[in-house]
Amino acid sequence: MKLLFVIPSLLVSYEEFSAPPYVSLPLGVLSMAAFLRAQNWPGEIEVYDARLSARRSTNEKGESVFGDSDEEVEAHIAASGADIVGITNMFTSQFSRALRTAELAKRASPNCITVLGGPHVSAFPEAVIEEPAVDFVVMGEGEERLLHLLDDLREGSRPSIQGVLGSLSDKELLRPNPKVRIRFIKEIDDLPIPAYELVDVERYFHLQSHGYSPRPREWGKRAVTLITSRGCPHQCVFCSIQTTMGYKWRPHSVDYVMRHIHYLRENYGIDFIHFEDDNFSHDPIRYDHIIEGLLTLDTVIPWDTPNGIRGDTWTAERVRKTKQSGCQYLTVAIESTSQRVLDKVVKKRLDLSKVSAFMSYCRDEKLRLNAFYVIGLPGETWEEIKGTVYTSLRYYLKYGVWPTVSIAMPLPGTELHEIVSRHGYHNPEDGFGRGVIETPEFSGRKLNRLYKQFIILKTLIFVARTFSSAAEFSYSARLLTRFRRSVAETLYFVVKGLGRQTARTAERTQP
Ligand code: B12
Ligand code: SF4
Repeated sequence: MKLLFVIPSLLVSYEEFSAPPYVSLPLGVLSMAAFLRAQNWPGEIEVYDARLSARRSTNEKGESVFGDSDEEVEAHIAASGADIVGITNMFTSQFSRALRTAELAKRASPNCITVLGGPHVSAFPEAVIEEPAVDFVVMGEGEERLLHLLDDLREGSRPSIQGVLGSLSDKELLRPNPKVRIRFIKEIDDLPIPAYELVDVERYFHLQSHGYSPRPREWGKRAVTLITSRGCPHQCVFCSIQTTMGYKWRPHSVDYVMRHIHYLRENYGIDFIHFEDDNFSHDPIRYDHIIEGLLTLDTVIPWDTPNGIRGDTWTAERVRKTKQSGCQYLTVAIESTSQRVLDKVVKKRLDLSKVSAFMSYCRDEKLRLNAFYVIGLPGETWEEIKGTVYTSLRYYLKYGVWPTVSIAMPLPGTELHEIVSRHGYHNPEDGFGRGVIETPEFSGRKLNRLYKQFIILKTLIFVARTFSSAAEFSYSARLLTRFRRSVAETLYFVVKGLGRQTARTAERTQP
């Protein structure tokens, strides 16, 4: 039996100046592959990342595709001779590519079995399994469930695993028993280190250093992402992580994390780490031990936390050691500058009164700090929304904390999605980069206007800071070089937007 994992090519916007898409090692797939091998699953495993050719083409529907074309994907699957094609779908925005890949697999080899997994399909399993090209959907963590499914298929027995949906025949659908809770892996240290040897790691490093990096702020040439824990006990209204990883925070031990880092250093010469956990510093004591571990390395490995850490568990000493261990920047997920919104609307347990002390520790240690904020949630007042935007800019001025404000997006599988659907809070004019939610408190347009104001003010502060010292100047110059394509893309859209606006105004003022 042969299992082919496919990471589909990407749907991209293809404008002359468009920023390069993100490409990074497919950790979920490599973890499943390592697990199957460790459990002595007898079949052959191949990983095919259709993004790696980095070619751009237009498909039958006129969409721009990054990576192998549909014809190439079909040919690859046919040549692989796979019996099972496991397709990963990380983002909702890429679901159509995952589905297309399943259709191509069926075209390449009508008898193959297609299995889909990942965050989007975990949120909408019932809808996905209705798709004719999809045979099985694995919800949430894939390692154990996929092994069970493959064993059942090999033995010819009827698959019966909680968390797996399947079309057993044209008429019969396998659905999970809603009364039985889906099990998550208890001890994630039992999972082997991802099977990096199944992919061309050098190709990822090459693409990343040519702009296809998910994290352009890094200065490394051989950067990797590490996930040192799974799950999150918070219940932020806009977050979908629990559908894949559950509510219980399950950490790797410090020993496992350090073993993983040593492995990557020895085998792949890594020079930068992104800790992308959803909650890297959830347990401050474990965090301290990881920092101690990093401090024992013979050479410092620079690292960052691009995905947001807690903001209320910091001491000056913890920040000092963090910096000393090689940290280039931290990102703190603040979400709102109103405690009421945090408690009642976002539903995140964060003590705001401790956040500004954290900011001052970072400023004193010259450790760069970024912050995430979200605006436009049902239940927020207009004053609270403005408060978050302006306070984020005040923090930027006072502590140098780079603000990233996002307009809320109702992702599938979230409470926010459910609230927006229930109340019909959709902005009828929604579109890419615009507010998609509107409530009696704010309209999508009003939100977009505020957002534009925020971008202008943030840019002005950035320019002022750039000229405030030689160190800031060189940092900004490096940043702008790294983000040059994104900057060009933003300018392109601004000019295009202004053009469209002028045309609309001219139309409106026609006699
Ligand atoms: C790192 C990361 C990124 C990185 C890199 C991702 C990459 N590798 O290409 C970058 C920076 C690109 C990124 C960007 C974004 N991200 Co992100 N990201 C993550 C993060 C933190 C880790 C991903 C990871 O490696 N997980 C670890 C592995 C082990 O898990 P996994 O990949 O999910 O795989 C497991 C299961 O899903 C399942 N599985 C997966 N595939 C398959 C296939 C088969 C056949 C089977 C059986 C099972 C299976 O089994 C695997 C092993 O257990 C996740 C959150 C998380 N903790 O997972 C969010 C997450 C994937 N991101 C998310 C979002 C929303 C975004 C952004 C839209 C954010 C934004 N506003 O810009 C962008 C979208 C970019 C785009 N291209 O469109 C959401 C996706 C939700 C959704 N439905 O779309 C997540 C789930 C976070 C969340 N809190 O909701 N992200
Ligand atoms: S946004 Fe972060 S803290 Fe909130 S539930 Fe998601 S992972 Fe947890």
